[in-house]
Amino acid sequence: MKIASIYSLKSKKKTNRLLIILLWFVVGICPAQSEYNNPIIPGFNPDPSICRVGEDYYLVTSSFEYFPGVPIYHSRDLINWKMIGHVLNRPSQLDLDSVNCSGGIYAPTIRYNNDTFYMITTLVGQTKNPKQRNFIVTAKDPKGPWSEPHWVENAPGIDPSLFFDDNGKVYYSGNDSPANKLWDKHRNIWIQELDINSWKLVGKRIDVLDGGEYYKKGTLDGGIESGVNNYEASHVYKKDGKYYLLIAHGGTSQNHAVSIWRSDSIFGPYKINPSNPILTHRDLSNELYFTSTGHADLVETQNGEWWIVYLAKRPYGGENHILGRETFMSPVNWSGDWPVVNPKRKIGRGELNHPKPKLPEQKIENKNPRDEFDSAQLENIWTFIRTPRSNWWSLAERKGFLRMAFRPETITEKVNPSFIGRRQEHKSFVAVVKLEFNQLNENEETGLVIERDKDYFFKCTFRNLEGRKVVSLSMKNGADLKEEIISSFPFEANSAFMEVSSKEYLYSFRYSINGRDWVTLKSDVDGRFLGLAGAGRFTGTIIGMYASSNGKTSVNNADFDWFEYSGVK
Ligand code: 6LW
Repeated sequence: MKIASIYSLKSKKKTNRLLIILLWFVVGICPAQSEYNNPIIPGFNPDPSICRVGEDYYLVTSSFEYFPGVPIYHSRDLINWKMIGHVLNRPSQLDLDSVNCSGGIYAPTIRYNNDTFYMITTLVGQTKNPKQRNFIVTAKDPKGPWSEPHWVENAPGIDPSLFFDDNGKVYYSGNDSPANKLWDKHRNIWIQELDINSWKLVGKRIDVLDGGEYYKKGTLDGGIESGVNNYEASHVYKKDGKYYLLIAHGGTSQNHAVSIWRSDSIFGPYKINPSNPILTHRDLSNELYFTSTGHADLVETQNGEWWIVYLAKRPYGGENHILGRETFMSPVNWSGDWPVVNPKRKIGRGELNHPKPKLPEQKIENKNPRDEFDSAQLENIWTFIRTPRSNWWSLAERKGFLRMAFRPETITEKVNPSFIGRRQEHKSFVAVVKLEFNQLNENEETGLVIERDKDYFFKCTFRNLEGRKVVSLSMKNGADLKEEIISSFPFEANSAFMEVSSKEYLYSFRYSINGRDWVTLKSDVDGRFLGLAGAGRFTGTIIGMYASSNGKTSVNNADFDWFEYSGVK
């Protein structure tokens, strides 16, 4: 062989090797089309519960102090989910007036039986009628209307669930603090029959699981306190004639876990799965791609596959979870005695990509990222803080605009302020709003607020501050800290654009008068405080339009022409 051809052979081999390496790399970083991405429902969407009706899947999540309550999602492939409404969308169903941040609606369960949908949940911290705690609403169509609440008396605890047995009986399961409480987070799980005609618990209440059983001893997590804390999120399933009781434990942070027990009778005794927990990331890094996996529900597809939906947190910039607790899903093999999560890869662990369910793919139309406020009703994505009691907002008063009244209420109070927001669903995003306002009176301000709760937020507003017209950026970073202005410029116009964006935990803020020339208020501000463990532990970050007259009465309005939100990959 000539020297030249040996060289070309060598370089061909080299090119081939390079191609193989490139291919391997591309396949490694881009999940194959046969895989889906977690989370399946991004942004603040904790405590998922799921049910199937034929080929349709419905999933609900917790909404806490936000109104309307309990978003409901629909899917036919378990991967592409569309919010179809809210279960609690009338003030008569949901009184959030007095609830604290991270109070309100906890952990709903959705079930379907005999042509009827049932949603059961807990209202935490409502002070007008403390007897109103756990309640059920029903609907024939999951889009609604859902009924008024049926309050269940003598049902303590949180995380209620319903189980419809094949003999026609219905059972309620929930958690409670046992009488012989051994430590602060000692909880048990109880089951009682429910009469769904009178909505009354009947017969005897049976305590079926007790966190104290393994406390400082035994097989569940070696009995360590953090492992057996907070028995909650129970769901009963029946399979092959046996009753299975799934719960979460360890609390909703790093120690979160999901375990399962089994019995021949609904009331027990329940025997522990020797391989518990069936899902946890507690022993992995608290900066893993997602942590705190727990609060789960199981579903069987029409093709006999099992899946588990659960909450987890995606930390970035350290252990912070700015997006809150989101909804994830993993495959389950339940061909043996016990369900095994992610059986073919990392047993008991969730992953960012899993092979897709064997279900026909459902395409969800790409939504216009801009809401022009042209429709008669607010789109489903929008949410209020607490129950709105007056008509302080309107899509009708000025066609094509969302009009919001300046009201004395502020974002820093436990009230329903003039704020309408949506979830931050991506680590990096851009949100822009175009707004108009009349001459701003003393104390009036309008613009955008990015909030975790009343004590943790960014606020970028056009305002009248002691007679000076300014555009300013302020932040509040804790209950004991004052809101602090971190950037401010004189501003005279009556209409403007405001933009907030994030690159992971760094937030940038700018504004423009004409939409072409932008002035930066501040770039790359550290937003990790939005996701610190202490800040709104149960919720997530919400970006919203805001108008306040800061304690003064006002007859002025702010008009929002459009709002656009896009995730940045
Ligand atoms: C919910 C409990 C939990 O009721 O957090 O993570 C509580 N799990 O089950 C609030 O979401």
